[in-house]
Amino acid sequence: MADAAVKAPAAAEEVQDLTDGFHLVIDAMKLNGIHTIYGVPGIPITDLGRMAQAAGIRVLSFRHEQNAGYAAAIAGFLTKKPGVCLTVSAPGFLNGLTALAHATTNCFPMILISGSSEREIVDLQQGDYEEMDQLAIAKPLCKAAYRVLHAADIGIGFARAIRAAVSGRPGGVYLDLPAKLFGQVMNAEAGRKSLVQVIDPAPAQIPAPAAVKRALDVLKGAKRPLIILGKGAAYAQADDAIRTFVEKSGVPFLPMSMAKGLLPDTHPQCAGAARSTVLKDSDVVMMIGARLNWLLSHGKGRTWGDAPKKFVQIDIEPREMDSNVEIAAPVVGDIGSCVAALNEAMGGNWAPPPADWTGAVKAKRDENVTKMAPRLMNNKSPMDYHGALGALRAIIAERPDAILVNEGANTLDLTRGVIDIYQPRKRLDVGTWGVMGIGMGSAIAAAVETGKPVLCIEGDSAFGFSGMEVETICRYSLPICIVIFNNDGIYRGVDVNSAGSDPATTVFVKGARYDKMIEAFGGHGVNATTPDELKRAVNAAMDSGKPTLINAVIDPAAGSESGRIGNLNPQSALRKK
Ligand code: OXT
Ligand code: ADP
Ligand code: MG
Repeated sequence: MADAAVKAPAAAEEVQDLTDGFHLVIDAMKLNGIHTIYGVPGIPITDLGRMAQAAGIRVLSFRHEQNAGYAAAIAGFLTKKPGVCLTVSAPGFLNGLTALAHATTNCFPMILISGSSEREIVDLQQGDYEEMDQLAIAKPLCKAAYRVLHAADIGIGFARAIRAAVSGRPGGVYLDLPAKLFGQVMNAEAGRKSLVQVIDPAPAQIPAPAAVKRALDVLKGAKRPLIILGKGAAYAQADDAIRTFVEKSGVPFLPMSMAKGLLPDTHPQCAGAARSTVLKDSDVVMMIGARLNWLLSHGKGRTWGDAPKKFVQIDIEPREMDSNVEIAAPVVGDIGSCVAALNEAMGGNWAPPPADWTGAVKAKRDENVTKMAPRLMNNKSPMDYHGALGALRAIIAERPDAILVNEGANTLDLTRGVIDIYQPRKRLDVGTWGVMGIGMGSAIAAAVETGKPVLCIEGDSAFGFSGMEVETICRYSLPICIVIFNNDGIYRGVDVNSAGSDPATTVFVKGARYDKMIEAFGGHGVNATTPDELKRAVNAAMDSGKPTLINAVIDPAAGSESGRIGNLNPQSALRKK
């Protein structure tokens, strides 16, 4: 704390070492291993950012808080520590709030810290600068929300926020720091003592042995078992134990989007390319860190057929069990501990699933892969999605440690299917809400937190939600290559307004040159019209590590409405008649 202490002006008798709210906030973060802040400066937190930077914390300034928030959210996913987003009051806070809610929905640990106005004025609604009761607004949208009013409570405030974010089911936490707090002065030694180093912030949660046995009994009785790996399994960083379990069991596995790469998509047990078949025909499904939400038809519905299935679910959140269908074998605990316990209890001689099942899954997978192969090799200009992705797929195969960020509709769904991922936590995307706008924030955090090269594959609409952050990428010289699948619009670029006045609601300026945007900030821009050009440009960008934006010209007629989830669009009753 010595470096943070300030000498009070020499009084007559005594000179006291003092500290203040600014320094205590910084010290609390450093003490707890928080070394990066994503945010946007302004009243009342500008000086906090400056001082944090001076104290050795990396402070990344964004152009919009929502993008800083998405960066913090994905930093939490990648590191298992809370990602921190720092904003100003009311409008900045609200801009960050979408990302905080997104983090909570996705079970990512994040702390949104916002400066706020004078409590006395806010509570009497007397019209302070950026007046808003931020704590009340944040509460229903995150896992926990706290306000610190006294400098002496900063240590406890941070401890509560950190523990709430990472323990149990991870999530978003709001921490309200009123402007007055930062300038509050207190004795430096008392301040140092008030700080809390959070010990074991996410304690292991060991599953009950009976629950582990029950799960293995259900799995053993299966004729057509399936393991579904979700992003909770990727978050858990229990990669070796999970791989051992899956391989020892011999059961086909289906990775959810952000769990791709936990085991390589090319693994012989991977059923990603036989998704519909395994979801429909399996009789026992073991979920590891995945929820039976809309992405899995709630465990019912179209793809799941009529035959009753048994579910085994491994999750840290007990209330997740039976949320959609009956769970025959709930295993509550952290995934690392649960999978270790399963491995232990399985012993050395685990009988593999019946060969007719694994054979059928393999046959379906091979059939789909074979069907897709020629489409990936087409060299059309303008490109279709498969032609462009065929070029990019090889790049990730050659650079398996690169991180792939992906958003859009067709751009998202087709990239997920085409591009194999080989290592854990290398695919970052729209998550549980299917939210557009995570792209640049995720890319920046991925580069900053891992130091690895990042390839972003973005729909032209998706990119627009966070596109201004290309300046941020250039300013920090981050090794990020953005490829925009430019099909002139949302889903397709060919819609026509039947009234004939304004453009149709889903189309953009035709032939836009997004590559020009990055050139304004000193980055490298390329216009690619064929898969060969695209491949060359991306390889050069990944080799150089320089900020690059490639405008990939995609046939405006190539996509379909809402990508693979067009079935979720409500139909007009009148149109049906
Ligand atoms: O098994 P079958 O035979 O069925 O085949 C499957 C696999 O087995 C097979 N497959 C393979 N075959 C061969 N080889 C390989 N390697 C292989 N791998 C798989 O392929 C099929 C399909 O596999 P998949 O994808 O795994 O399976 P499926 O059935 O599709 O999976 C179902 C889902 C639900 C799990 C999956 O589809 C999924 O995860 N979907 C997520 C969808 C999602 O979240 N979409 C984003 C939201 S869409 C919409 O809301 C958009 N908006 C509105 C908006 C949003 N979202 N947010 C905000 C803040 N504001 C507004 C907007 C504005 S999208 C959008 C912009 C769109 O325009 P863009 O320009 O950005 O993008 P373009 O569309 O490109 O123009
Ligand atoms: P996906 O979208 O990939 O299917 P979800 O976000 O729906 O994944 O599910 C993730 C699940 O993982 C959540 O239910 C969450 O409680 C759980 N989870 C997150 N971290 C852990 C962990 N360390 N141990 C156990 N479960 C976890
Ligand atoms: Mg598009």
